[in-house]
Amino acid sequence: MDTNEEPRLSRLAAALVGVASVVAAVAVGHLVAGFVHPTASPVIAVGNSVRDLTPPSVTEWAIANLGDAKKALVFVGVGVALLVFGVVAGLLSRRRPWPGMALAALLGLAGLVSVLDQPSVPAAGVLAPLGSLVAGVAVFHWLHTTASRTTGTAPSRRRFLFTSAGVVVGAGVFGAAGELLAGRVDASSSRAAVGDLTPRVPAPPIPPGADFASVGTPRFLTSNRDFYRVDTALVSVPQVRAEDWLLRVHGLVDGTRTYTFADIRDRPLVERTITMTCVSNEVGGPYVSTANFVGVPLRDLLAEAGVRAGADQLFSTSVDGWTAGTPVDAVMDPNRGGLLAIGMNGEPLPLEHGFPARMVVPGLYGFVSATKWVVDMELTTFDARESYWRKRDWAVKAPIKTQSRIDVPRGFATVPAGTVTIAGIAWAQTIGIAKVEVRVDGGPWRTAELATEVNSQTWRMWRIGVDLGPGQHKAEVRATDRRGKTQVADRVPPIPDGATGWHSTDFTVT
Ligand SMILES: Nc1nc2c(c(=O)[nH]1)N[C@H]1C(S)=C(S)[C@@H](COP(=O)(O)O)O[C@H]1N2
Ligand SMILES: [Mo]
Repeated sequence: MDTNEEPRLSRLAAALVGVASVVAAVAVGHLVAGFVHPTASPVIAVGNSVRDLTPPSVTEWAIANLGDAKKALVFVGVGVALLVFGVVAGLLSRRRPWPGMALAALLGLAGLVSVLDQPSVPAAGVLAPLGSLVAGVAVFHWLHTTASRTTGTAPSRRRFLFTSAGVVVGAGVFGAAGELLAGRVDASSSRAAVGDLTPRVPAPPIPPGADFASVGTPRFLTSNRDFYRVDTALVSVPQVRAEDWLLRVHGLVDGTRTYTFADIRDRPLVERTITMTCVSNEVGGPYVSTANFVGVPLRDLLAEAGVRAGADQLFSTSVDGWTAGTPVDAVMDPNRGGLLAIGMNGEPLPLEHGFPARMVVPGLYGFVSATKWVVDMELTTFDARESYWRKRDWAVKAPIKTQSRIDVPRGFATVPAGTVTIAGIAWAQTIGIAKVEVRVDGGPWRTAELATEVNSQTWRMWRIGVDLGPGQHKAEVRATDRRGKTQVADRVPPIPDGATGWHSTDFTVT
């Protein structure tokens, strides 16, 4: 028996008090957020903070390798951490409730800090973490008192168990209600209601000879489904309804401008065929895709605001607080034709690709040019503001490097002897591809056949037939752009401003 005057909770009861309190805190916060704004939910905010505080190398790895598992991983991680926190809070409070209540308050404060750190949360959003804080402290106190009264008798112990179970079930109901309420901000139905975005100036049709899809290169236009996706929205894709969206253009301008979605879609829309590329693409990697983007020229919007002398950076911010810094020169260059895009391949932008609006600037890697869910454009200088990846040691300016990739034969494929078709893609946005060469087993470079060029902002397909006998072979590719620059052999990694080196593939001829 315990010799102290105060009753002491069993370890199990103490842990249960802690866990049930944490669960109640999370659920109440989620419910309140459902009423106020989905991003105010402390769990979602904490998930996003974890992402922002994670070392960039880990985030980059997760973005590149985990796909949809990222979200589950963040949730499981945060969930396990919360449960451990609850257990510890309970175990530290076997005699008195105060340590656990203090820890519950601390957890609430952490939620508050995270929520305040989310740029898209309205002021009333602080109610959600405050709700968590109050619920966590109050439930801890209540359950602790209930547990302390169960001085070992079976009926009272059962009462404590029922109460705790009731708290957990109630939390489930609250959390689910929060989820339902959050669903009111339904970007999917808003997207469905946008309807046709018919460009005043459509992109020229893609000529039939623009790809060699029949021999295994990608189709010229990537479908929205297959378009590569890279972003930091690990926890949830931002849900912005077109009717709520506002874009502010401000900073070093003659006059601040604000645009609604209707303002944008009512303008004469243009359509442009553009190949986007991610700086984190390894040589031979998949982060390159092409679409018909519909929107308004960014330079027109900036011209309306009146860019002041000295502004060299267009600093754009997404609704979830991601930022990019684009050279003003590039944005104002009429030959480049950067867009504020609202459509992609004949549809409104998919939610994952930035609905309702994003930037697309040909010739620049996405991290310095392609802000999705964009809501703010500030004209400023590169000295004054640092964007998301620049703060994490990626480059300030990042023009896309000329690259080429072998798509067939795939690595380690087995192909029949005779004439082997080697084919793939090459890109040198804004300049254009002049030549692609292939060599096999270190032999002489041979010039490949190029597909019809669509425009200099897009990839170009190539193919070549090579007679090969049975055995192991290695094909290498290198592209030369219209300025006469040939890809260098030196392999450098993607960080800080894009990978270089020749792609190669090993295969067997039988
Ligand atoms: N809001 C936001 N926009 C973003 C990003 C992001 O993480 N958040 N990633 C950028 C990067 S690194 C790239 S390569 C492109 C990818 O666009 P996609 O996912 O539509 O292919 O979006 C850019 N825009
Ligand atoms: Mo990227």
